[in-house]
Amino acid sequence: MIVKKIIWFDQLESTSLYSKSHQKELESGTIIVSKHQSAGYGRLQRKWEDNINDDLTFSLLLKLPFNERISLLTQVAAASVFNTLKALGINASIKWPNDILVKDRKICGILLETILEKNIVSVTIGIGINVNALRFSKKLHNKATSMALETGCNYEIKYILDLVIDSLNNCVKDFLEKTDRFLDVCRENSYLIGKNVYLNQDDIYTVFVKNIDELGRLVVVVNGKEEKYTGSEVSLNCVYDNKE
Ligand code: BT5
Repeated sequence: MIVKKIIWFDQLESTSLYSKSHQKELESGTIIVSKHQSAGYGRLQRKWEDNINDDLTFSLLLKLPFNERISLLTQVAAASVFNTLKALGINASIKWPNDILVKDRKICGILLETILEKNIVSVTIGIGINVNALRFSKKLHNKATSMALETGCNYEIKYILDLVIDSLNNCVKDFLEKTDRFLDVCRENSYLIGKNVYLNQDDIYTVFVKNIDELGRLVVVVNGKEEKYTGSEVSLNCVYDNKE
């Protein structure tokens, strides 16, 4: 079993912040869940919004020997959430590197953060899933959706957490055994593969997305040449369908 312990809070600033600041005393495989985050965040300190008691926000702390595959844990988490939604009849797609979408709207965001100490990496995998939210802020109004909005059902948060944990246990085991089935899930259900997208890096330019490689990097074609992009500095700010 990968997940060994679950700690529940009514409110925290951020489950990921808690995981990082307590990583020394927490054992690997600890999940920190909060019914509400007062300062949930995404990449580049962007705000992660949640509705008190209605959504699932949690972080999983793992301590692993450092290796170049660690960043694949974003794909591990994405495949775990995708599989959970699928089991509940919700058809999602995975937008590399860290978003789960349903019909172009974001239902889940994932954030991987690492602290390296003496060759051991403490990895905090933060996952936010919109579960029962029926309304979003003005900013997210056209961009977000929830499980409840997609199915008309109301879910028990703990039940959804248990399902995601089952799925995480399977996918992290795959990752540790280098059986990268989770990567196939990300490829087969990718929102980007086979599309031309704009990459916003210094300048905005178009690339064709070909694949996700064995280290979780985006394989793109730029001016006929294949290149590999790593996650965090790249923002994909516009996507349109156009097969190469
Ligand atoms: C992410 O960042 O999508 C990663 C979010 C990770 C949140 C989890 S919750 C548990 C743990 N504790 C934390 O404090 N964080 C993690 P990014 O790709 O940067 O996307 C952020 C953007 O998503 C924001 O700028 C909004 O546009 C949008 N957003 C914010 N809240 C949202 C929500 N509930 N649903 C859909 N989109 C949202």
